[in-house]
Amino acid sequence: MTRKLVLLRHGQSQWNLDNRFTGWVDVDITEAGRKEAVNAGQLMREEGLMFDVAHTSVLKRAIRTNFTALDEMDQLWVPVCKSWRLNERHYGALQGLDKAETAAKHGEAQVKIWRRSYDIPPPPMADNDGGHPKFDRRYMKLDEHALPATESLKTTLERVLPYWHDAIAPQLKSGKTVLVTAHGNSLRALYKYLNQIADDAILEVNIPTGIPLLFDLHEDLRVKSYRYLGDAEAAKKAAEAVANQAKTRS
Ligand code: DG2
Repeated sequence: MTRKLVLLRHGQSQWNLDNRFTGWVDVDITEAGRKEAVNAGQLMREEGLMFDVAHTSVLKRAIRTNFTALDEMDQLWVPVCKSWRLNERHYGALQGLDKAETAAKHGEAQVKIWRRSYDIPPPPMADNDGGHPKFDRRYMKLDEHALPATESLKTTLERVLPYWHDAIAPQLKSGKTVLVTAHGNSLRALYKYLNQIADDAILEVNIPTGIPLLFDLHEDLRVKSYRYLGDAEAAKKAAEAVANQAKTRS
């Protein structure tokens, strides 16, 4: 029997709109982002998806998108688990900076390495920075050493995977249909893992906001097929637009 998993990046956030690196900063979605979440819910409803459980990060752009999409499907009753392990990749000292200005300063090639390489993290956030996760109440129960001051996609995957193995995979194996509403890079990490993408090939993978990515999985969770719901061409264009966010403004 096929197992169904949907990966959904949150709708446009205020800092997606402003073109700023966000990472673990808890920025909300815009009105356009809310509409994307409604549209995602419509697409999943039209697909006939009946979720048994949903998972989000502890960041409000994912939480609100998850709520809004489930609301649109009239499946607001579905249990939701929130985990910091699904948070966006920590963007270190880049958090808050304008992506195009950062490319103008450091070069587009360097910024592409920080944004898309597998194992090169951006420069770390200072240990005494007030935005460091150790000062945030939601992370205080966690081991301080587990809390990042920057993350590569590799280290993001390393903290996402225990949650996949402990929480999500057992639910899928038991036949549950699962929604994971998270972020561009925490979902790229899962995408890489599920599709066994090579380290250098993940550089070209971009995940657009608010478009559900439906996976059909075998019973052992190997991928049978996957596709964006709705207009495939629109999803492709939206992914290209994400890739171009760190081009210098001409
Ligand atoms: C974006 C992704 O994360 O940025 O942290 O700026 O998915 O939470 O909006 P999200 C951020 P890029 O890696 O695409 O630059």
